[in-house]
Amino acid sequence: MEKAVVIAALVALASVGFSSGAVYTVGDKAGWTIIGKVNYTAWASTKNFQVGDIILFVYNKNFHNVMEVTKEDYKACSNGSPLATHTTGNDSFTIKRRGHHFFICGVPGHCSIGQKVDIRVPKLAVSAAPSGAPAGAPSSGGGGGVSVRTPAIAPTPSGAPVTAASNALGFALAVLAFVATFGGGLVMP
Ligand SMILES: [Cu+2]
Repeated sequence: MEKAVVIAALVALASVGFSSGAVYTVGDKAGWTIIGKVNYTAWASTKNFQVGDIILFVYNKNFHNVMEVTKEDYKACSNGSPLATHTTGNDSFTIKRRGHHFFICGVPGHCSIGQKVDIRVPKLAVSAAPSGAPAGAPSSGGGGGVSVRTPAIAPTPSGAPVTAASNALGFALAVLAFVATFGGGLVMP
């Protein structure tokens, strides 16, 4: 009985750990667009972005694109010297460092009417626990063929990258130790 509880806790914690690579679809259901004048600044301000999260741009590639740009080009809506350009209509960007990540649509006129977003991971983010990610990772807003890179739950036998897995496992084991130490008295009838 107690063992079952512990296993359930382990599974729950492991999944929390894995979800630390949360996937955020820019604009949520609206996607990356100029229709409806989505306020991407407001959208981003409600998110708690972390290193390792995935930012997904879903859009009609016939009308839009995604350019990662400098702060200056972000402010000026300049598409002349992007750091990177994406054009598939379903582009994901993994946050690799803290700070700002500036994106605009490079189609003339779009950025200036609001198709721009500043993805910011606070430099001094409070990360007390490895599982600092928001619990409910937003679902990618439909749009079949969305290829979200989600870490596999079961590490494959050979040479798979398991950094996230080991982090999650380490955390889960630490909590397990805690549960074993203190939880036993509570669970015991
Ligand atoms: Cu556009």
